Amino acid sequence: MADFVVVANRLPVDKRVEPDGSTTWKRAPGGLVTALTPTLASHSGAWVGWSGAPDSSDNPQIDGIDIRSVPLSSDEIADYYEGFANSTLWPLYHDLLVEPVFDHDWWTTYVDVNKRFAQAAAEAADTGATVWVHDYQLQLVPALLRELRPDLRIGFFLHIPFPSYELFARLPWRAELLRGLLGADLIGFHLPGGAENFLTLVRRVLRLEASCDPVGVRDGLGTIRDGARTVRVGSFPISVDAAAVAEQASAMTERAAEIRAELGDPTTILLGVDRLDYTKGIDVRLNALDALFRDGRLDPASTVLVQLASPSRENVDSYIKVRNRIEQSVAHINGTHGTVMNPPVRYLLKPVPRDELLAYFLAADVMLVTPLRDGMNLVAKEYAACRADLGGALVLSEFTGAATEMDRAYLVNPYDPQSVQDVVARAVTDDPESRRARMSALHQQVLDFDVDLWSRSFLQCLSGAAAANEAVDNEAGR
Ligand code: GDG
Repeated sequence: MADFVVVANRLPVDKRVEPDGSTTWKRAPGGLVTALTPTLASHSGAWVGWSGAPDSSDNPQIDGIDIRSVPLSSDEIADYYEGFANSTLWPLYHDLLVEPVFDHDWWTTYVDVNKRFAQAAAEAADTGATVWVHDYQLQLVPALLRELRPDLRIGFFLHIPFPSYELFARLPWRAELLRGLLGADLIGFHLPGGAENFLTLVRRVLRLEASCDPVGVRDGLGTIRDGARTVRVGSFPISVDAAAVAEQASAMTERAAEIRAELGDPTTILLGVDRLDYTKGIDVRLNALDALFRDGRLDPASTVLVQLASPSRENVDSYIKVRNRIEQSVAHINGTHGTVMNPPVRYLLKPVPRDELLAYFLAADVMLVTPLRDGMNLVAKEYAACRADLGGALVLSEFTGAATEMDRAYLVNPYDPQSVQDVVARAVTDDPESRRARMSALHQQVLDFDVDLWSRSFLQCLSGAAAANEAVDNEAGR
């Protein structure tokens, strides 16, 4: 039995089928695993999640973590994951960048799958254990789990934006989702704005008493009274393991120089690194580049944009559409502004190994992070962490969570094409002194506010919030 349990849609492991047909498991690289490794290592830890493949129920032990796999059938993947999570909640929480679909059968499957995750967590957790539930796929788990196991300390963290009343209230299941979250002792968002939206919704939809005191972990917490229980709400901006990223990157300087040479030694390397998602604004930066070449503000003979895109949610219609749009745009730019030997856009649709990614960060003169909406954006923070040399420049959309903290980046409004072109041109041509001063501030920011601070502050607040509820329960003899 574990005294610390993580519940997340995906397990922190990847399944590999070897040439001889046998299967092996590798630890999956990812922010959440890195963030929680120290806590998992110092506890008897368990991780409840889905393997990513249909009907898989293997439970590999990795690095001493007790893996508890929740198997999903192909139909459940279609309705719970591709359907309700990624075609209803994802677009609704990202400001309706595509139209969300409201389907009652998807909702039924979402409820069923959340019940199975809650059951698995209840089976993994020791008496009085701490359970940390993650993200929009599992918003019903806190209440379902509390019903099964009232003894547990339950925290919930949302990794994506939390929308305003006007957007969220469209959901036919708005009250059920809010109730699901309220099973937690502490509910965390990246930004105070998400926490404020949640408090407003709870007040207006559930008619509960919710105090909107200054929210934010650095300023205090919001509070919701739900019968005898008090649910705390706060903001905890996630980050990266900046010191480790800087150290890994420092070993990649030679490879970074090789990349520059392999690209034909251009004057300027621009870089984009994203999951291929319509929220990430990949087409925003491609359109800006096209205009900058067309207007003669950047020279396609000496400028290269490397766009690394990892395939994502490939069965979902809106993802197929954005991929087609991006690929058309890449072909248009290369066909119009390039030569056979020197296409200005180099586009890859597959994940690159972590070390190679860090080498690209070091090689890039300007990193383009232009989402239309993003909860935080760890790529921006990883780039700043890598640049201990104070080289490079970060163009960052104001519609990312990261922009709140990284205000020394070249901030840009991705909805204003002219502003994107101007800011990209400025980041390329600004004087070296001001580029260095900006990068110095950004690098220090990610070192000071790293992922360890994020997880420790969340868990500390959770422990306080749960202890207060336990004291009330004890007094009432529950
Ligand atoms: C969600 C929220 C929030 C990307 N391509 C490759 C690769 N990556 C890595 C990056 C980074 C991660 O994937 C992407 O993280 P983001 O934060 O940018 O974006 P989401 O996947 O949308 O994450 C987001 C986050 O949750 C955490 O709360 O910030 O707002 O949407 O670490 O480096 N890694 C490798 N090869 C690739 O090709 N190895």
